Amino acid sequence: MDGRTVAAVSTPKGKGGVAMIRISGEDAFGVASRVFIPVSGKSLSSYKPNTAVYGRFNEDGIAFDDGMAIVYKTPSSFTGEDTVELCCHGGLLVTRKLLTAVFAAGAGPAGPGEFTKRAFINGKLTLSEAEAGAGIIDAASEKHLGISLLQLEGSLSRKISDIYSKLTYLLSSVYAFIDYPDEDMTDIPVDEMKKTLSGILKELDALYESRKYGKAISEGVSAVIAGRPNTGKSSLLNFLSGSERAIVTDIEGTTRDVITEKITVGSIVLNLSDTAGIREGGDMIEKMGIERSAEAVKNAEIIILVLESRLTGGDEKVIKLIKDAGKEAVTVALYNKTDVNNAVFGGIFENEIAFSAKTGEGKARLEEIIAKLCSEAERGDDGTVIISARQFGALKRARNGVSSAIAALDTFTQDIAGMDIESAVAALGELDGREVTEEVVNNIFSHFCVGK
Ligand SMILES: Nc1nc2c(ncn2[C@@H]2O[C@H](COP(=O)(O)OP(=O)(O)OP(=O)(O)O)[C@@H](O)[C@H]2O)c(=O)[nH]1
Ligand SMILES: [Mg+2]
Repeated sequence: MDGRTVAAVSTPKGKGGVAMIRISGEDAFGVASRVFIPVSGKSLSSYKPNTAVYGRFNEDGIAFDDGMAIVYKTPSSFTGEDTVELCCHGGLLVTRKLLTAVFAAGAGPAGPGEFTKRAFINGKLTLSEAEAGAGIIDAASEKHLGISLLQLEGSLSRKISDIYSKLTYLLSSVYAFIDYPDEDMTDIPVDEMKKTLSGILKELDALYESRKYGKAISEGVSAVIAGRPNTGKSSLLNFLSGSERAIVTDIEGTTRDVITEKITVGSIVLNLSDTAGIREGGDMIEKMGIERSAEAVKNAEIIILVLESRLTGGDEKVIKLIKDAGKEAVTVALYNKTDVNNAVFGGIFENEIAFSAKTGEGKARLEEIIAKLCSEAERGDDGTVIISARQFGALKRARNGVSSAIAALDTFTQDIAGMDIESAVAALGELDGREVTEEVVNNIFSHFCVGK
């Protein structure tokens, strides 16, 4: 890191009680002292680290606000550098004025995620811990928040680090074999090596499987609401999203376009699409809408088929469409309007629910089924869940490396297996950020917000 002193507003844009500007780098105290004067008359740098100091913010010697400065000294700060956090009143003008003054006093603007990137580069965080910090900000459910917190505390890093050490231990034995092939220097017999690798593969498999849940609680699962007209699809979207997002009428063919909302059902995020009711006929616009419905059904990971209280002939077309899409396993048949008529299940799909978009009956059961479809129950609460797509990519490579190494031990000598173990070690190093390239690091932090 270049030691350049940078600053950014770390609180959200907009009016609020307090806004916080973080300044980090070699000259953080110099910059802060030029805009902030403690009322005590003492200099800012004379305060003990981790102290909050009351004072006034100035521009060209004229005070424009009062507030606090919190001082941190290297290496005991979030970034690992000297840091001052200035807290002013959370007005738009006052915050902008303070940021301008901070820049005029010598700080440069911090890029997206720059503070966290500095923390990573200064060894304060591993990459998965840094990503977990972003997860805490993004979390829309208690589960995502809980797992992110555990990962921020290092749960995933510890797990990866544990697998990493087992692999490097095996690798050291392989190196001994390569260097002294005739001297029987390997301390680990091939059988034992295979056993260890198989154990590691199991651990990697469990992490691999966890991604389904990790994705479901973060990016979300694509889900579509389909059915013949007037069954209450739009009413369901509105009910689940708690808004009047889609138009609801008792006229068949009300919805023409696909309407997508991000909603949370229990701990699962759904990218939920309402679609045009599927039937024969209709005008040209409705036909175009129905084509879009069919496309949405094909692409969805979860299909919620909305029926009225029992199956009717009109449902056949949409049922055929769902079966043709080959998604039977992830279809939930929802028998709606049970406030008017009792549901009569037709046994067409494994998951059937009696529901009412009017009263909310069946909501808990729907949550339960969706949680099951996203393997929630299989996930332990130890925080070892792969959430990010980047980590998942690295994990896949590690898993391939280990399974190739096992196969190589059957047919070839240890040195061939060693190459596969090496690639697995490199992939795990990348997962956790020990061995990432600068490009990967920059890419990760560019997705963070400014001020983080
Ligand atoms: N009693 C009762 N009426 C409902 C329920 N859900 C929807 N309705 C009514 O059924 C009618 C159709 O609802 P929509 O949500 O527009 O149905 P849709 O499936 O989106 O219809 P299209 O967009 O035409 O395909 C409206 O009059 C709703 O008020 C329910 O659970 N109970
Ligand atoms: Mg509709």
